[in-house]
Amino acid sequence: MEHNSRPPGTKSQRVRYAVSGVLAAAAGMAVGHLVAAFVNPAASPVLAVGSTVIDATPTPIKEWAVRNFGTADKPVLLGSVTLVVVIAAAVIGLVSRTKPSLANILVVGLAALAGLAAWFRPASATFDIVPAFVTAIVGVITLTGLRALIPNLPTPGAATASGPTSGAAGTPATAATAAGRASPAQESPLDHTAYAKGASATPARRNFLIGAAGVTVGAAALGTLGQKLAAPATPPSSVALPEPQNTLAALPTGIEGKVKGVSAFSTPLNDFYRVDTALVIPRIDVDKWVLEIDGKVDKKLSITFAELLKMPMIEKDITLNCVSNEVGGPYISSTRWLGVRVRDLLERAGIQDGVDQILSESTDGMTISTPVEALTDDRDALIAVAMNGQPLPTRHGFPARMVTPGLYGFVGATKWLTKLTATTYAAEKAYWTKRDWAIDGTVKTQARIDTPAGLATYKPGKVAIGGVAWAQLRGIKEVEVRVDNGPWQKATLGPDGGTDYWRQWFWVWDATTGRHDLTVRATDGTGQVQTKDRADPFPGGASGWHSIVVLVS
Ligand SMILES: Nc1nc2c(c(=O)[nH]1)N[C@H]1C(S)=C(S)[C@@H](COP(=O)(O)O)O[C@H]1N2
Ligand SMILES: [Mo]
Repeated sequence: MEHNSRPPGTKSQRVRYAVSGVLAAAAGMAVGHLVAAFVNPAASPVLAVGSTVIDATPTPIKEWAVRNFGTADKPVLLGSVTLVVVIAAAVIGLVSRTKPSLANILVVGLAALAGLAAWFRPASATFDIVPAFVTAIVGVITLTGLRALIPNLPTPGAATASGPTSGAAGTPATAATAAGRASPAQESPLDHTAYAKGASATPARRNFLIGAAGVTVGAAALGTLGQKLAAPATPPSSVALPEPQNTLAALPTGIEGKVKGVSAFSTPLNDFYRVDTALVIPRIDVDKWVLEIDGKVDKKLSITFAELLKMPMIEKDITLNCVSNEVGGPYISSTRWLGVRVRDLLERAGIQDGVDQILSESTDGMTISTPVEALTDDRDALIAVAMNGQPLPTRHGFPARMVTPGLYGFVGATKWLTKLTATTYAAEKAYWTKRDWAIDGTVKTQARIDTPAGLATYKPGKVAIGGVAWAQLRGIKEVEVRVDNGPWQKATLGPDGGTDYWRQWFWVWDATTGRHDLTVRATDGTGQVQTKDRADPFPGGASGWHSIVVLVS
């Protein structure tokens, strides 16, 4: 025993069992992820569990997460799910030291949870269970294989040797030793038993290390391959965009070149905010995509992407913003959209009497409810296929999405759109409605200071204060700025992009030494001054004036 005075189940041995558990889970999930790339990317065990957690998370916690993590909320969520799985897998690995069958059952149980999560996803299909099934098999095989490589340490008091592999007592070798005979295997320097005899500890340890490293590399490779294969079936760049019917003059040049720090008049596509519940961006094959129109309609429609592109298209400049945006927050962007009027499609289908809601659905099972008037009046809500002259990027809803001027995205901007159902608010509730968000998602008049940056220090003298203001459908008539409790000063407005588009503004301030509050407020096209009353984003959108503090010295 002189070679090793540690008792069996030493710390390093327990670490190996825990590592085996974690690697078994990693290998299982990686292979599951790969299989999911062929079946349905959203059925990947990690993603299915992650999505289920998102949907099950109570609204206040979701709000808190969006506030604190912003668009990093998804990586944070996936990280948390992974951490829980790693801990569970390590415990299973430890259990496997003494109770291998129980450990295997637990692995299967964990995979089954992922399978159930995939099965109960809103847009799931029969085969979505397959990735979890494969995960269970790979998990059990990996755990069993790695355990077999863990060097078995001698039991204290067993004078000579112990078995070479898993299973502490009762292995043939120990039995032989106990019977006073040396096992033939013990004579062989090539055998693991040499470890127990003190000849060398290296080979057995090395075997486990090699096995563990192999599983790590394999899992990483297969998981990455799965990620690659889940890329969009049709790249948006392959879509040839039709010409719009209307001729819209090019958007005027904004003031961002003149007033540094003000948001670009037209948001560059890569900077366009993104808000959705999708952990995997849906991949859609445009050749298979159809937009269905059903429910209380005279004639059900099923429109292919090619047919949609042949319908009359119009261009429209629309600012899109999220109801979750705090006063002064970042979830707002503006661009020129190209699309078919939703009204044209609904007219073709023939909406029946009594319909007050159009429930739209996306490939990932998201449901969004929009008042029927908002989709049929002259605001021209669109089924958009392009933004800023390019086919929709996948993260913004390729191949087609809704955009409804005057409504927050959660009630009018369904991405990866596949279905419009004519129904009533009484009959069907959309995803956010079930989570107690407002039915009325009318955008509130808001103004935001983009520059100067809050809490920054400036030199006394001329400082340009600038930003954007919006009141879609109503337009912006005036923006005013106030320093501390001074008088409201009229800001200069940037170019006019129409009532559905935000307005840039700026005002030059002669800054004096000290700590100052800068506040902005807008007046909409109807002459209504933006309310001072503070409201949280939940349930119907934030209100109140945006204020920042700057230091001048
Ligand atoms: N399929 C789907 N569409 C969706 C959502 C979603 O979670 N899933 N989120 C909505 C919300 S809350 C907003 S604010 C807008 C954001 O659109 P964007 O990500 O293109 O900026 O998309 C809307 N459409
Ligand atoms: Mo949103």
